[in-house]
Amino acid sequence: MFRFNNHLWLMHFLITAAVCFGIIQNTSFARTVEYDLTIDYKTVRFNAINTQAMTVNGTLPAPTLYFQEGDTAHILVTNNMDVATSIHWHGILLPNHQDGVPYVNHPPIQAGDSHLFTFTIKQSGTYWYHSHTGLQEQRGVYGAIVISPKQAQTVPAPFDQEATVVLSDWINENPDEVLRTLKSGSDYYSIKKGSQQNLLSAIQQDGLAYAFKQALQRMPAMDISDIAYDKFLANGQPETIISAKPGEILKLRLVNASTATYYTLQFANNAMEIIAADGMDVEPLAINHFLMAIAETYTLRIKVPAQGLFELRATAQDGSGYSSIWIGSGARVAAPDREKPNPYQMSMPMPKATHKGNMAHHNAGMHHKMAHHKMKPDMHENKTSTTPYQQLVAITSTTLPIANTHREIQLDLTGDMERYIWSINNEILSADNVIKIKRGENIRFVLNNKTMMHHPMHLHGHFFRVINDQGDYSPLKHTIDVPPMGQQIIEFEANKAQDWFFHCHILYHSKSGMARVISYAEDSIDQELVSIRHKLYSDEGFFYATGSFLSQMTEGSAVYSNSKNTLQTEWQVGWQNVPSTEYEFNVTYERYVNRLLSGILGVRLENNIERGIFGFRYLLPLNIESEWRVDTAGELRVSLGNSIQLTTNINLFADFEYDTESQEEWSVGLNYLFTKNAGIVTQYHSDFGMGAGIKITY
Ligand SMILES: [Cu+2]
Repeated sequence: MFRFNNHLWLMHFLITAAVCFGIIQNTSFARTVEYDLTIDYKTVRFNAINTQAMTVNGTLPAPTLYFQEGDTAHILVTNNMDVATSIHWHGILLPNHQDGVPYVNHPPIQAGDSHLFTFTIKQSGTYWYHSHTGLQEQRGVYGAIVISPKQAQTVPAPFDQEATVVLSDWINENPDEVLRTLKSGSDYYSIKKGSQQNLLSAIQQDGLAYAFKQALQRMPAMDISDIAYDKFLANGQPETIISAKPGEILKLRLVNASTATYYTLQFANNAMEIIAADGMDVEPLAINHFLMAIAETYTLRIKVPAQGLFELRATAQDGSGYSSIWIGSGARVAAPDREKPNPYQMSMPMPKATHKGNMAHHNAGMHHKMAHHKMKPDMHENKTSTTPYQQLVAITSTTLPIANTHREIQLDLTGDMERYIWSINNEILSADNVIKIKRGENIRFVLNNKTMMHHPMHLHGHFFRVINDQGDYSPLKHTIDVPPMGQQIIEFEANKAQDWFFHCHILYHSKSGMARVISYAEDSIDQELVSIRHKLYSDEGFFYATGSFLSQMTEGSAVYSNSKNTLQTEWQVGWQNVPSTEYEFNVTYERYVNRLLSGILGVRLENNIERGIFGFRYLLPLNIESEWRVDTAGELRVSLGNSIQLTTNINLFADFEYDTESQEEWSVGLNYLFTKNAGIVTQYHSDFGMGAGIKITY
């Protein structure tokens, strides 16, 4: 009896102690973590040029924010710049009005203002934050978020040290000017980095048949990346060093905060494991190299090799450069150089996502045996790298609450590469194409990429299942690459409120219209937001111009254009081989039906002629531009134009025109581009003869 009582007392004591310990622990977890973040201009110097960056607390990247699951975050963001700004917490699950997208979640943070974000941290892992205003992210407003789990994981992970590396791309040129240049159809960036497709390189790289076939299908030359960057950065420098001893186990958190660059990650001695993707733990995946999309995060487990400083290299997907993370100590051991991709072998459509239902993991025992599965040997070992999605296995089942029901929404990723208009289902972001969903639904997005570029699609406020070969254990992500002409299927439970942004995370694509608002149909947004929401949907116009000034003539055009409309002035004035100066001016309004067809309406002013004109422009196979028009005097005119890039700098162009009144007229010439804005031209014109001069592009 006595012994029994004694045991009872002991048990009581133990239970009380356990409960108290739990309370103390819980109390210690329920802490408030405060950060003051000030966004301001700062002069930085990459490539020997001073540039005005935008930084958070004076650093590029912004400081890493550390939290523990269960913390309450109080983050005061102060805008010291003279333009509005914002901060979005990428991948963080939080209340709608804390998500940071201006005009979607709350008004922008105006110049001189502060905004306090407060939310409870409900997850752990590697995340990041960045400006969601204009092109500010390109200027440096990005940083990492590291959240440690609430309690030690069931299987303790023996890490000797942890490091966080933010990858980014840097250009000295003003990002607004970058976007305007892309809109103007300039090949400048592909010329700058030597990736431009031309006749000579097609012959050299055995790509003539491919290039001809692409042109026949009216496909523009494909660029892996739109922009020629001056630097690729790892924690704000071309290289960063993580000192470690041989045999140590390193937990490396990687964030791709680039605005337009995917990277191939490859470690010098090949040994690395992916242990988390987009903040979510996955079954450890041993991998040789992999493609990291923009806005993704990966956590790697790396065993520091025997003596040496080993390179983990992040090579830009287009092969135009890299940044380095050196791990270890002692003599440097570089990662292998990666071959530049061949632009004439890019058309292979990626395999469509397969959904094998519950087949892959019908029992947990088998699931655990798969903890260390290796990637299949890569056929193009050093040429291509792909995302690891097919091999990612979630730690626990990720099936949605109400299994096997979903509403499918087809989203085609579309674009007009020539005019640099990026869209979804052929429409840029607007008030008319908000995607309505209902709480409680399972939503499945079928993402079909109809373009020749990768698009990293990011959904705010939700994690989605990536439908891959892993059945119930499909990984959860917040950002997914949809490869050129490829497909991805994602699904998520609609369990939030109000409006969330969904967009391509190539900054310049998102800004050009490849975005949507996902809206919970039953919820309304704040009055304050209602009055300013239209600013989210503005269809910005861009101005660009080109003019040739030659010994026998001058011609050119000035254009103001938004997604569907163009206002254009064209001129042609000649003074050689003609009795008196001949001039012609056309002012046209052009309305685009799609990327091939547009209608035109305008006026034509010529020596002694003033007429109205109307007709259409249509892109013919082989990328021949055609214009068909009649004027108010009943005269018909057909014009055809084409140009072929012969070498990186030399362009051959030809124009032919038949007019029922003035008969035919044609010209042919060569243009040698030597800077972004200037080239030398020599041209023969059927009316004005031979001449030479300069071509200016703005
Ligand atoms: Cu995109």
